[in-house]
Amino acid sequence: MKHPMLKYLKETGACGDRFPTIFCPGCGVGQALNYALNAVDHLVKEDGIPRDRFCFIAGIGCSARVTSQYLGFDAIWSLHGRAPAVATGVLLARPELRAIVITGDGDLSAIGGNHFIQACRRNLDMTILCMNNNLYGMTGGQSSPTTMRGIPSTTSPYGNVESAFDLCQMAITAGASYVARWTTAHPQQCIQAIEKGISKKGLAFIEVMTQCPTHWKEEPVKMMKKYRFQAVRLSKEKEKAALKKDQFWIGEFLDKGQPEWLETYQKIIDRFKE
Ligand SMILES: Cc1ncc(C[n+]2csc(CCOP(=O)(O)OP(=O)(O)O)c2C)c(N)n1
Ligand code: SF4
Ligand SMILES: [Mg+2]
Repeated sequence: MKHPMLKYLKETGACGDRFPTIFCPGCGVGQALNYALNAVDHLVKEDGIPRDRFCFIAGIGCSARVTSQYLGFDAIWSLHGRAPAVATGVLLARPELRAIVITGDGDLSAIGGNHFIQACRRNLDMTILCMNNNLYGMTGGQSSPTTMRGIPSTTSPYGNVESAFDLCQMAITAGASYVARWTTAHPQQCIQAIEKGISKKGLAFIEVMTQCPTHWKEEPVKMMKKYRFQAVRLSKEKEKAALKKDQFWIGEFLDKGQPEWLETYQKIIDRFKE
Protein backbone atom coordinates (compact mmCIF):
# COMPACT_ATOMS: atom_id res chain seq x y z
CA MET A 1 0.00 0.00 0.00
CA LYS A 2 1.21 3.47 -0.85
CA HIS A 3 1.84 5.98 1.94
CA PRO A 4 -1.24 8.27 2.01
CA MET A 5 0.92 11.41 1.93
CA LEU A 6 2.81 10.38 -1.21
CA LYS A 7 0.22 12.25 -3.26
CA TYR A 8 1.65 15.49 -1.88
CA LEU A 9 5.23 14.70 -2.90
CA LYS A 10 6.84 15.25 -6.28
CA GLU A 11 7.77 12.37 -8.55
CA THR A 12 11.14 13.96 -9.21
CA GLY A 13 12.67 16.90 -7.40
CA ALA A 14 14.83 19.89 -8.31
CA CYS A 15 17.87 17.87 -7.23
CA GLY A 16 16.95 14.55 -8.82
CA ASP A 17 14.82 11.61 -7.82
CA ARG A 18 12.58 11.81 -4.79
CA PHE A 19 13.84 8.53 -3.31
CA PRO A 20 16.14 7.78 -1.65
CA THR A 21 15.81 11.08 0.21
CA ILE A 22 18.87 13.02 1.32
CA PHE A 23 17.94 12.52 4.99
CA CYS A 24 19.89 10.23 7.32
CA PRO A 25 18.06 7.10 8.56
CA GLY A 26 15.88 7.93 11.59
CA CYS A 27 16.00 11.70 11.03
CA GLY A 28 12.93 13.45 12.48
CA VAL A 29 12.55 15.82 9.53
CA GLY A 30 10.50 13.26 7.57
CA GLN A 31 8.18 12.75 10.56
CA ALA A 32 7.60 16.48 11.04
CA LEU A 33 6.92 16.82 7.30
CA ASN A 34 4.46 13.92 7.49
CA TYR A 35 2.60 15.73 10.31
CA ALA A 36 2.47 18.95 8.26
CA LEU A 37 1.13 17.09 5.22
CA ASN A 38 -1.52 15.35 7.34
CA ALA A 39 -2.64 18.76 8.60
CA VAL A 40 -2.83 20.09 5.03
CA ASP A 41 -4.69 16.94 3.97
CA HIS A 42 -7.38 17.56 6.62
CA LEU A 43 -7.77 21.16 5.45
CA VAL A 44 -8.08 20.06 1.80
CA LYS A 45 -10.58 17.29 2.56
CA GLU A 46 -12.60 18.77 5.42
CA ASP A 47 -12.47 22.51 4.82
CA GLY A 48 -12.32 22.27 1.02
CA ILE A 49 -9.26 24.49 0.73
CA PRO A 50 -7.90 23.94 -2.81
CA ARG A 51 -4.44 22.42 -2.91
CA ASP A 52 -3.09 25.32 -4.96
CA ARG A 53 -3.88 27.73 -2.11
CA PHE A 54 -0.95 26.38 -0.09
CA CYS A 55 2.49 27.85 -0.62
CA PHE A 56 5.54 26.54 1.21
CA ILE A 57 8.54 28.78 1.81
CA ALA A 58 11.86 27.65 3.25
CA GLY A 59 15.36 28.86 3.98
CA ILE A 60 18.38 26.54 4.11
CA GLY A 61 19.07 23.48 6.28
CA CYS A 62 18.10 19.80 6.42
CA SER A 63 14.61 20.81 7.63
CA ALA A 64 14.18 23.51 5.01
CA ARG A 65 15.33 21.13 2.29
CA VAL A 66 12.04 19.24 2.17
CA THR A 67 10.31 22.21 0.66
CA SER A 68 11.20 22.56 -2.98
CA GLN A 69 12.91 19.23 -3.44
CA TYR A 70 10.09 17.01 -2.25
CA LEU A 71 6.80 18.92 -2.03
CA GLY A 72 4.25 18.85 -4.82
CA PHE A 73 3.01 22.33 -3.93
CA ASP A 74 4.01 25.82 -5.01
CA ALA A 75 7.19 26.35 -3.04
CA ILE A 76 10.06 28.76 -2.70
CA TRP A 77 13.46 27.57 -1.54
CA SER A 78 14.85 30.91 -0.49
CA LEU A 79 17.98 32.17 1.27
CA HIS A 80 19.30 31.06 4.64
CA GLY A 81 17.21 32.76 7.37
CA ARG A 82 15.05 34.73 4.97
CA ALA A 83 11.95 32.52 4.70
CA PRO A 84 9.70 34.72 6.91
CA ALA A 85 10.68 37.79 4.83
CA VAL A 86 9.98 35.93 1.57
CA ALA A 87 6.65 34.70 2.98
CA THR A 88 5.82 38.32 3.81
CA GLY A 89 6.36 39.22 0.15
CA VAL A 90 4.25 36.28 -1.00
CA LEU A 91 1.37 37.35 1.25
CA LEU A 92 1.50 41.00 0.20
CA ALA A 93 1.20 39.92 -3.44
CA ARG A 94 -1.22 37.01 -2.93
CA PRO A 95 -3.05 37.47 0.41
CA GLU A 96 -5.42 34.58 -0.38
CA LEU A 97 -2.58 32.04 -0.09
CA ARG A 98 -1.85 29.94 3.00
CA ALA A 99 1.85 30.63 3.48
CA ILE A 100 3.69 27.91 5.41
CA VAL A 101 7.32 28.50 6.37
CA ILE A 102 9.39 25.35 6.93
CA THR A 103 12.52 26.12 8.87
CA GLY A 104 15.15 24.86 11.33
CA ASP A 105 16.33 26.29 14.64
CA GLY A 106 19.52 27.68 13.08
CA ASP A 107 17.79 29.07 10.01
CA LEU A 108 15.07 30.75 12.07
CA SER A 109 16.85 31.96 15.18
CA ALA A 110 20.49 32.54 14.20
CA ILE A 111 20.88 34.16 10.77
CA GLY A 112 17.10 34.63 10.51
CA GLY A 113 16.44 35.82 14.06
CA ASN A 114 15.47 39.33 13.08
CA HIS A 115 13.11 38.17 10.31
CA PHE A 116 11.45 35.82 12.78
CA ILE A 117 10.72 38.46 15.39
CA GLN A 118 9.62 41.06 12.81
CA ALA A 119 7.21 38.57 11.22
CA CYS A 120 5.73 37.82 14.67
CA ARG A 121 5.52 41.54 15.45
CA ARG A 122 3.62 42.22 12.20
CA ASN A 123 1.36 39.24 12.90
CA LEU A 124 1.03 38.40 9.23
CA ASP A 125 -1.21 35.48 8.38
CA MET A 126 1.49 32.81 8.00
CA THR A 127 2.37 29.56 9.73
CA ILE A 128 5.98 28.98 10.76
CA LEU A 129 6.87 25.33 11.38
CA CYS A 130 10.28 25.07 13.03
CA MET A 131 11.93 21.66 13.23
CA ASN A 132 14.20 22.15 16.22
CA ASN A 133 17.04 19.61 16.52
CA ASN A 134 19.09 21.98 18.73
CA LEU A 135 21.97 22.26 16.25
CA TYR A 136 22.98 22.96 12.65
CA GLY A 137 22.36 19.55 11.11
CA MET A 138 23.18 20.23 7.50
CA THR A 139 26.60 21.78 8.07
CA GLY A 140 28.00 19.29 10.59
CA GLY A 141 26.47 19.58 14.07
CA GLN A 142 27.57 23.06 15.10
CA SER A 143 25.83 24.64 18.08
CA SER A 144 22.81 26.82 17.29
CA PRO A 145 20.97 29.40 19.42
CA THR A 146 18.85 26.54 20.82
CA THR A 147 21.72 24.28 21.92
CA MET A 148 21.53 23.93 25.68
CA ARG A 149 24.25 25.39 27.89
CA GLY A 150 27.00 22.89 28.76
CA ILE A 151 26.23 20.52 25.86
CA PRO A 152 29.16 19.70 23.58
CA SER A 153 28.86 20.21 19.82
CA THR A 154 31.36 20.41 16.97
CA THR A 155 31.83 24.13 17.69
CA SER A 156 31.73 23.73 21.47
CA PRO A 157 33.74 20.56 22.16
CA TYR A 158 34.13 21.47 25.87
CA GLY A 159 30.44 22.31 26.27
CA ASN A 160 28.34 25.20 24.99
CA VAL A 161 29.01 28.35 27.02
CA GLU A 162 25.91 30.17 25.76
CA SER A 163 22.28 30.11 26.94
CA ALA A 164 19.58 28.72 24.66
CA PHE A 165 16.68 30.67 23.21
CA ASP A 166 13.16 29.49 24.02
CA LEU A 167 11.68 29.97 20.55
CA CYS A 168 8.06 29.78 21.75
CA GLN A 169 8.64 32.49 24.34
CA MET A 170 10.28 34.62 21.65
CA ALA A 171 7.28 34.23 19.35
CA ILE A 172 4.85 35.10 22.17
CA THR A 173 6.84 38.15 23.23
CA ALA A 174 7.26 39.34 19.65
CA GLY A 175 3.50 39.28 18.95
CA ALA A 176 2.45 35.97 17.36
CA SER A 177 -1.20 34.84 17.59
CA TYR A 178 -0.78 31.09 18.04
CA VAL A 179 2.19 29.30 19.62
CA ALA A 180 2.68 25.59 20.37
CA ARG A 181 5.53 23.14 20.95
CA TRP A 182 5.45 19.36 20.52
CA THR A 183 7.98 16.68 19.59
CA THR A 184 8.19 14.04 16.87
CA ALA A 185 6.95 11.62 19.56
CA HIS A 186 3.57 13.48 19.61
CA PRO A 187 2.16 12.90 16.09
CA GLN A 188 -1.53 13.68 16.71
CA GLN A 189 -0.76 16.79 18.74
CA CYS A 190 1.62 18.03 16.00
CA ILE A 191 -0.98 17.48 13.29
CA GLN A 192 -3.69 19.27 15.29
CA ALA A 193 -1.40 22.19 16.13
CA ILE A 194 -0.28 22.65 12.52
CA GLU A 195 -3.88 22.44 11.27
CA LYS A 196 -5.01 24.94 13.88
CA GLY A 197 -2.07 27.20 13.11
CA ILE A 198 -2.83 27.26 9.37
CA SER A 199 -6.51 28.01 10.06
CA LYS A 200 -5.72 30.72 12.59
CA LYS A 201 -5.70 34.38 11.47
CA GLY A 202 -2.32 35.89 12.21
CA LEU A 203 1.09 34.37 12.74
CA ALA A 204 1.13 30.81 14.04
CA PHE A 205 4.40 29.40 15.34
CA ILE A 206 4.71 25.66 15.84
CA GLU A 207 7.95 24.20 17.13
CA VAL A 208 8.51 20.46 16.70
CA MET A 209 11.46 19.02 18.61
CA THR A 210 13.04 16.83 15.95
CA GLN A 211 15.77 14.25 16.46
CA CYS A 212 19.07 14.47 14.57
CA PRO A 213 20.54 11.01 15.32
CA THR A 214 23.60 11.66 13.17
CA HIS A 215 25.03 14.60 15.09
CA TRP A 216 23.71 13.74 18.54
CA LYS A 217 25.10 10.23 17.92
CA GLU A 218 22.12 8.45 19.44
CA GLU A 219 19.64 5.83 18.28
CA PRO A 220 16.58 7.61 16.81
CA VAL A 221 14.11 5.51 18.83
CA LYS A 222 16.06 6.21 22.02
CA MET A 223 15.95 9.91 21.25
CA MET A 224 12.18 9.81 20.77
CA LYS A 225 11.73 7.89 24.03
CA LYS A 226 13.85 10.55 25.72
CA TYR A 227 11.56 13.26 24.33
CA ARG A 228 8.69 11.49 26.11
CA PHE A 229 10.48 12.00 29.43
CA GLN A 230 11.92 15.43 28.72
CA ALA A 231 8.73 16.97 27.36
CA VAL A 232 6.40 18.07 30.16
CA ARG A 233 2.86 19.04 29.27
CA LEU A 234 2.14 22.55 30.47
CA SER A 235 -1.01 22.81 32.56
CA LYS A 236 -2.40 25.26 35.08
CA GLU A 237 -1.25 23.08 38.00
CA LYS A 238 2.21 22.55 36.60
CA GLU A 239 2.75 26.13 35.47
CA LYS A 240 4.72 27.11 38.53
CA ALA A 241 6.58 23.83 38.96
CA ALA A 242 10.27 23.82 38.17
CA LEU A 243 11.44 21.68 35.29
CA LYS A 244 14.12 19.09 35.96
CA LYS A 245 17.42 19.27 34.08
CA ASP A 246 16.96 18.74 30.29
CA GLN A 247 13.15 18.96 30.53
CA PHE A 248 11.08 21.42 28.51
CA TRP A 249 7.43 22.46 28.28
CA ILE A 250 5.20 21.19 25.53
CA GLY A 251 1.62 22.19 24.70
CA GLU A 252 -0.36 25.04 23.30
CA PHE A 253 1.09 28.17 24.86
CA LEU A 254 -0.91 30.90 23.11
CA ASP A 255 -4.12 31.16 21.10
CA LYS A 256 -5.12 34.77 20.91
CA GLY A 257 -7.14 36.96 18.56
CA GLN A 258 -5.47 40.22 17.56
CA PRO A 259 -5.31 42.47 14.49
CA GLU A 260 -3.67 40.80 11.51
CA TRP A 261 -1.50 42.90 9.17
CA LEU A 262 -3.16 42.15 5.83
CA GLU A 263 -6.71 42.66 7.17
CA THR A 264 -5.74 45.88 8.89
CA TYR A 265 -4.10 47.21 5.73
CA GLN A 266 -7.09 46.20 3.59
CA LYS A 267 -9.35 48.24 5.88
CA ILE A 268 -7.20 51.32 5.20
CA ILE A 269 -7.39 50.69 1.43
CA ASP A 270 -11.19 50.29 1.62
CA ARG A 271 -11.53 53.49 3.63
CA PHE A 272 -9.65 55.51 1.02
CA LYS A 273 -11.56 53.89 -1.85
CA GLU A 274 -14.80 55.09 -0.27
C1 LIG B 1 24.31 32.91 4.15
C2 LIG B 1 24.60 31.50 4.58
N1 LIG B 1 25.33 31.28 5.68
C3 LIG B 1 25.61 30.03 6.10
C4 LIG B 1 25.14 28.97 5.38
C5 LIG B 1 25.48 27.56 5.83
N2 LIG B 1 24.37 26.87 6.41
C6 LIG B 1 23.57 26.07 5.68
S1 LIG B 1 22.40 25.30 6.59
C7 LIG B 1 22.99 26.03 8.01
C8 LIG B 1 22.39 25.75 9.36
C9 LIG B 1 21.04 25.12 9.32
O1 LIG B 1 20.65 24.79 10.61
P1 LIG B 1 19.14 24.55 10.95
O2 LIG B 1 18.31 25.67 10.45
O3 LIG B 1 19.04 24.26 12.40
O4 LIG B 1 18.74 23.32 10.04
P2 LIG B 1 19.02 21.75 10.24
O5 LIG B 1 20.02 21.41 9.19
O6 LIG B 1 19.48 21.51 11.61
O7 LIG B 1 17.67 21.15 9.96
C10 LIG B 1 24.06 26.88 7.76
C11 LIG B 1 24.79 27.64 8.78
C12 LIG B 1 24.35 29.23 4.22
N3 LIG B 1 23.83 28.26 3.49
N4 LIG B 1 24.11 30.50 3.85
S1 SF4 C 1 22.20 15.63 9.63
FE1 SF4 C 1 20.63 15.40 11.22
S2 SF4 C 1 18.98 16.80 10.59
FE2 SF4 C 1 20.29 16.45 8.81
S3 SF4 C 1 19.36 14.74 7.70
FE3 SF4 C 1 20.93 13.87 9.06
S4 SF4 C 1 19.80 13.34 10.93
FE4 SF4 C 1 18.51 14.76 9.78
MG1 LIG D 1 18.73 22.50 13.36
